[in-house]
Amino acid sequence: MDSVEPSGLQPGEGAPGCPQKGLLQPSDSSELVQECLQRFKVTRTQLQHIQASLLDSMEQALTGKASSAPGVQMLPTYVDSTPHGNEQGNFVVLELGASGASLRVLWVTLTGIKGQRVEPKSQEFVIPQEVVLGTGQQLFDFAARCLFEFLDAHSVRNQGLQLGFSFSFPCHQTGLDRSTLISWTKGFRCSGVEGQDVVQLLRDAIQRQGAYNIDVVAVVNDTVGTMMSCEPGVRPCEVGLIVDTGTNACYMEEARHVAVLDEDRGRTCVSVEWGSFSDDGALGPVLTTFDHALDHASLNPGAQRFEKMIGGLYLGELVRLVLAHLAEHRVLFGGYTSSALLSQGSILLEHVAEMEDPSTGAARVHAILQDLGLSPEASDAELVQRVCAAVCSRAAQLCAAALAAILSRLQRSREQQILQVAVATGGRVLEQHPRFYSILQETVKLLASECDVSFIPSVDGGGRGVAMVTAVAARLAAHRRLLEETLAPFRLSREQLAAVQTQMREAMAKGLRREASSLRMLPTYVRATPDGSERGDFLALDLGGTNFRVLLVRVAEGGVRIVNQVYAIPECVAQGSGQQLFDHIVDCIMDFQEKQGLRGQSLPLGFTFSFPCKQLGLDQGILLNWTKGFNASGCEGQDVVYLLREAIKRKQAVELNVVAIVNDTVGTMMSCGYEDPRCEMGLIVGTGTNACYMEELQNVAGVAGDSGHMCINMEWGAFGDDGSLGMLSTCFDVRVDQVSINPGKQRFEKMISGMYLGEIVRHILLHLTSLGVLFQGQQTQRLQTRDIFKTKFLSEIESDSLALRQVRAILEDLGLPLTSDDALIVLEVCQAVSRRAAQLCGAGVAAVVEKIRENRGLEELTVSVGVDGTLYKVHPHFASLVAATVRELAPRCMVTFLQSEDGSGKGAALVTAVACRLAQMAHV
Ligand code: 0WK
Ligand code: BGC
Ligand code: BGC
Repeated sequence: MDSVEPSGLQPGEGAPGCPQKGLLQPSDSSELVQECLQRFKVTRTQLQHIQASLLDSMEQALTGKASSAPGVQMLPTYVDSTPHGNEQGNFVVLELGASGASLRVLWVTLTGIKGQRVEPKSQEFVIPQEVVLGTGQQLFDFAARCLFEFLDAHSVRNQGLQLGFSFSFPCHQTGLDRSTLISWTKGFRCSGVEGQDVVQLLRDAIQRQGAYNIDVVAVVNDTVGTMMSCEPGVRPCEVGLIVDTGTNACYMEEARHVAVLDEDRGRTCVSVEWGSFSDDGALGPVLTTFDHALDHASLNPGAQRFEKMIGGLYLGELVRLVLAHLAEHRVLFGGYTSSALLSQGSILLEHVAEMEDPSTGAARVHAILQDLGLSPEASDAELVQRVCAAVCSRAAQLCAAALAAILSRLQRSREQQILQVAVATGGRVLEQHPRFYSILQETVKLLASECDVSFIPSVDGGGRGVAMVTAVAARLAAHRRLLEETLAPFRLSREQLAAVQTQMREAMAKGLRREASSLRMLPTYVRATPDGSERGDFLALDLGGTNFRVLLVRVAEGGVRIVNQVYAIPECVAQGSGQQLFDHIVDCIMDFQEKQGLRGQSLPLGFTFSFPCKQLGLDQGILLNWTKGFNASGCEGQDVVYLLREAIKRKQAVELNVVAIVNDTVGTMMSCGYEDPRCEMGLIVGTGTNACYMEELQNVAGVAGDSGHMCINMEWGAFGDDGSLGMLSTCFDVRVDQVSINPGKQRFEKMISGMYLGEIVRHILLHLTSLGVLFQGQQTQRLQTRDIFKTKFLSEIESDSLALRQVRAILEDLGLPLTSDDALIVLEVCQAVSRRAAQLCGAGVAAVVEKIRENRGLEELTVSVGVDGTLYKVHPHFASLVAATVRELAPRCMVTFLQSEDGSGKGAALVTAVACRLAQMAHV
């Protein structure tokens, strides 16, 4: 292939010492011809250089890092798999831009049965030049009219038509049906389209024309359509190559290598857009003056330089420029040039292909040149064919170098020594030009010898491939609709949240008046928050959350010091007998005392008991009902302080003096109140959920006194147990409630707290799997297992720092066979469930702070809320969503949320300390 270096004669310049001006001497003319044709010779080294430089440009673009030299674009197409062969349905396909100023409409039927093909119906429409260069609206209205003309002509019934839009220009895609045009190529230059979403422009045009209701579900680059139209055969077709008016290729890249996609598994199709490749270093040496002249006169000078050396829109023009050059230098047509020969675009691709045809070429040359107003000699005709061959061979070789770059990329990203791959090809240059294809294949073999490549000409120009992608997009769109329908009830409006706030206020008022209400509004006998004068050592118990803790709390001048130990409450104890449970509690206390060297010391004990208790005093609390998976027998209706004391007696742990029993919300409020005296509300969002706040004593029926305050344990977990939340309850909430150990109870809690969110998500995932939206409809044993989807997974999956791949890792550990789309859907389900929980919780807090503000007749209230609970603390967005909802629903309250550091054990100790201080004052 190596050829001699060119001699460098300039246009119109004769060889030095040439005797007479005008006709060149035979030796000179052949030299000029030789020199001219030589310019189109590309050496193997140059091709390898182009291959290497294009590969660099591809890998640079994949990293998303901008590069100085205009290079290839590597645009994601959101096509993540080659055809499965089971795609089925009838689809309309609109092809725009694949082959010059024409568009094609097809009706494609996919049978879903491998090898069973239905011939697509199609119709081509020529796009008038004034439309190609007009406004975007003109172009898309023209496309819509052609569409309707085709549908009328083929009497397609107007229902649920799904359309795949093959749009063969460089686009930034952000989804299968969202694509923004980067820049026009190939002679198109409609205004008002670059930077716009071309799917929306087509939808608007279809709307404007109005005759048919067509859903545009996918936009596809023509290279992708060509690749996807390949029948799944022995070798996967993983490259799509187009050489028509323009040229481009796509291929299946490892998703993890496409930086913009944040994906790590599977493959995704990337449109290379190699037409814009123009690395001076690599292309400079092969670009000729004819290329520069062509580019200069083109609609987009400086752009698509590589395409202008290969694409069918330009091959004829290059030939024309060379012929005009040779004619002007009197080595062709006797130096005669016609206006047609000098007119841009007068020689078309078809002309070049015909003139090169080995059998009919010579005759065609004469006919074509005569049409151009020329009367060629035989030698002229032979030289014209040599020019065509030079221009087209170079084009085929350059195309091969680019394709070889893709093959090297595939080899590299697949870490394969020998790459076996099939390349689907399409486009009139490949289909019509007699030698382009063979030169391409030979040169690829030369440049990518370690690749075993088979070329598969596309049979219908990619129409079927576009329909395949449309089928996938239609399936995904249907899944999206089903997902939206499933999650819609979880998307609460401001009105719905305000209604929850109002209902909670009404239930609070009724509960305080001891009328029937789902909010028991239990007096806690805590009348004051700490004032900082508390002192002493206290034992504290913290039962009811994720962990049971025994604490030693020292309240001193310098603050509070805590030593604590976590003990497990086995399910069999939590759901055994009350005696067992309280004996277990005392065992833990005695173990703690042992370890802390407290045996024999009688310390006042504060008991955080996080269940609904009707308190008759600070140290008397009748358990109303268990919640959160506890169900120890013989406790409900009992005074739990008494039960504890009985257990202490049984265990002869005489030194224990139970002074106070507090709810964890109260303990949390007190614990935070010790740091911030404005803290007048306690909130727990953990295994369960609940809130307490300082209410005006005068508003608390059944408790003596009408001045001062008392902390009220709202037990808001039970809000809605009277059915008042029915309008918000979804079938998934009902399912979770039905299988819980306390059906019909704690309905508000079951929509918010950690014990239940994972189960709600699991039921939604089961539902979506049954609809085929998830896991390809495969129900897995694992997902049918209760409590397998822990609420902590929501916090992990929704964390911003987690890429989709980690979401998938969590789910794979659950043994769920999932795709990246599945992981995205699971993420959305988690977000919808946790968002609703946080908003409902926010509506509850808004109700309480507004109550406090109105209690005090204040225009504005500044208040702090002490918060604890794993869900609130660990979930990445829960706290901010609660705060945002409170700001929305209680704008006249400045609410600060204080995360309790030491839990409510400290609070229980402080309540005990206050009780001890008040008791001492009473004895003074
Ligand atoms: C820590 C508190 C405890 C409360 C728990 C709630 O010290 O009283 O019950 O938070 O959160 P959970 O452990 O249920 O997530
Ligand atoms: C466009 C590509 C297209 C190619 C072949 C180029 O001009 O930029 O998107 O694939 O032509 O039609
Ligand atoms: C209990 C409350 C407790 C809350 C948070 C609920 O199930 O009924 O008493 O405050 O959980 O732990």
